[in-house]
Amino acid sequence: MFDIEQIRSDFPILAQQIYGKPLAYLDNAATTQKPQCVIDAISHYYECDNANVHRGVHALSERATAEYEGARKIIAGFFNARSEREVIFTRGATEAINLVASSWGGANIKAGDEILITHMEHHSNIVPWQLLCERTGATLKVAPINEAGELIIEAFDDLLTERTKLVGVVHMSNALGTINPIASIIAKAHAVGAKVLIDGAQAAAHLAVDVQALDVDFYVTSAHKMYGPTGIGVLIGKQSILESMPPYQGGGDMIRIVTFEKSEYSELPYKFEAGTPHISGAIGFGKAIEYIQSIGFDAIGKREKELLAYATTKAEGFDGLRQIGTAAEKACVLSFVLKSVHPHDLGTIVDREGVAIRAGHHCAMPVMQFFKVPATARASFSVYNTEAEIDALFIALKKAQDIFA
Ligand code: 7TS
Repeated sequence: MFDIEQIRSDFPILAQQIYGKPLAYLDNAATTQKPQCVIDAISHYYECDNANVHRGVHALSERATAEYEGARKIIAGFFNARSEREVIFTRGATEAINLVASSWGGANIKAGDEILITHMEHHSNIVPWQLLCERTGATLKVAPINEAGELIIEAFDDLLTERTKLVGVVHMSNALGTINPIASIIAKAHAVGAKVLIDGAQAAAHLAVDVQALDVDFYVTSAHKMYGPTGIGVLIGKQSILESMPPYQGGGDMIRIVTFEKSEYSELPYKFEAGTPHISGAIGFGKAIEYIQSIGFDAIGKREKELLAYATTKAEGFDGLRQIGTAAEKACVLSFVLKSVHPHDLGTIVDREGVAIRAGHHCAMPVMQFFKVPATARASFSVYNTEAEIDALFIALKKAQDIFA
């Protein structure tokens, strides 16, 4: 049974007032709030078990290691990885993409090769590939989108050739809400011999992901968009590919033997986890995943669809509002511009009404360029949001419009 009151009470931050108005937190695509169980798991670790992992012989270190590796196991199960070895902890989606571009890309990409991305990528799935192309002489190709903010599949198919060595696609766009058909994209890319990286930074909190069923080579995400802490995320990669890749960073924990002549690297996943990791972050991430599992994607998906439908109907009836991103397959993001009010002014005015949204280019400047807008206002919903909060948003938008009229 989906109990919204229960769910809201799991998130202590939600029960507060902003400028004397109830907080309506509608900036979940930037980061989600954290349930008490995640906060408790992190404080419990620091209160009772704090020690470095993988090296101590004492009880605390054993407990810290067990919790850290336990989190990896939960994450592997959640994404249906073949084993825990395929789960590499990173600082987040951004670092995971940089890891692949640097390590896999450095070893496999050469002049004349092509990397194919889409026009709706977040900067973190554009710039690492540009850097790789600059280093290697490879070419970055960009598959176009249509006015609804959907990938134009025929154009993608045309750009995908034997020269394509890597396809990088966002699972769910943060600026538009578009959900891409990643299963067919992966199959087509594999048919020409390309590897595929899916940016799941937005998707992983909203959609069930099975990396084996997808046969995806690399899937990346960030914990903080999944009710977990900041500063931690994962790269999930196929073991055979990860094994063939050189280390990304050197340091402690990623080596077996070091001499001044030569070092031997640790096995997976430690080869890619140099230095003391974000132990409490991993533990909090594991707990956040258990929290998602306790609600379940059926309930999450149903609830978030209701919220998006409710908000979309309101948006369609709102004079002077232009939605940016109207894909048929879309998740809970409402990106828009209002006639005569700049998104930044809008963000500031609705904040005074207790409503938190994001205004800006959402680290997706090419999307803004495509739609010929400098920025958008974006309300993004999560399982704990309510229709009343969406009402508060639209009342605040009306106020903003009246001020600027
Ligand atoms: N990819 C997508 C699709 C994203 O939405 C984001 C963050 C990232 C990658 C990068 O994630 P990070 O955790 O490594 O920073 N997107 C947003 C956003 O929409 N508003 O703030 C951050």
